[in-house]
Amino acid sequence: MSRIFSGIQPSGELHVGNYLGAVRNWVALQQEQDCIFCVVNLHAITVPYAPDDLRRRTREMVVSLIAAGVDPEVCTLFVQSAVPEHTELNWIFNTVTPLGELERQTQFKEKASRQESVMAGLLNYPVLQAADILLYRADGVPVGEDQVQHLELSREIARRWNARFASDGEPFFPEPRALLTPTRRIMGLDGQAKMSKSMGNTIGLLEPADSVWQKLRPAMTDPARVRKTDPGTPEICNIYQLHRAFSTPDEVETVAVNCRTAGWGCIDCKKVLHESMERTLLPIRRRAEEIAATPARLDEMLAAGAERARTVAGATMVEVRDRMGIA
Ligand code: AQP
Repeated sequence: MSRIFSGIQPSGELHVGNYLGAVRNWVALQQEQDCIFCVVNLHAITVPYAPDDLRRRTREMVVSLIAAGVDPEVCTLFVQSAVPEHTELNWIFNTVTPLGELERQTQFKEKASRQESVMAGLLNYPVLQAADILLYRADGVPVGEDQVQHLELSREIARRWNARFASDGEPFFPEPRALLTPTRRIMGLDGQAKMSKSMGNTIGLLEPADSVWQKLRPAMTDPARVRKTDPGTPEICNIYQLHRAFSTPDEVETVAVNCRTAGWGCIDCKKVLHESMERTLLPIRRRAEEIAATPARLDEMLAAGAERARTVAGATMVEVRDRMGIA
């Protein structure tokens, strides 16, 4: 059984991009592998935020994940700050991470360009991510495509630490692999950039049906389709990408034919998508309501998850400290 680790920031609501790119894969993997999943609240403080919002969003993220099918009885689910070993290993990895590698990270450059002043935490974000993964000596990391570069850095950090402190036998830290899905990059509703919590171009996994429709209706489609009578190209349409994720194969085929022949306008196509999304999203919304109604049960599940995680994390750190002469 492989060890799988992945995390998600409570920087906003869980959206369809997170779900299709990563979380749906978490749900599938938890049945077969030893899975550890984490709400990474310490990553979320690398950009400006309000403490009360973060507290609420962390909780809502846990509820959304469980509603989406992450089962705390089957996998280990916890909040990052409940396991202090993450920050200890983060500091240790800072000492084997070249500054130039951090400055080259696309996500850093993109997020830094949106800040007035850039804090060191944003630069060191991928080092904490490497610590998250390697603390559990995980070898598989189900993520979306945007995280592949960070994963490459985690591999580099594992190699560098192993070369210095575990050169005498088996590498202590495995080099973790990204586990990608066919829906590894979901575009935002503006069709301009990836769907992203901080870009305001998302559909939330728990959004009510009418709100989903209000967002789908004006969403970008094939840019070359100006009039209803223009034939479209489904492969370059954002809405078609969502059809492939949510609609049945027959529906996807019907959509493609009607787009290419201009049999349907974009609104007709979006109505079908709205219905197919609702088939997936309605049960998730219902489960979220049930879970949120029993907060004490949620606290128990998170405490049990953190305890399991600390057992593994603690054992890793005993070995790390010993090999580094800081025991
Ligand atoms: N648009 C996307 N398509 C596919 N996968 C995606 N992921 C994020 N956006 C897409 C994947 O979701 C997981 C959790 O992401 P995260 O919250 O930890 O960080 P992120 O990638 O930075 O997500 P956001 O939504 O863009 O958040 P902000 O705006 O706060 O940075 C990851 O596996 C990610 O790949």
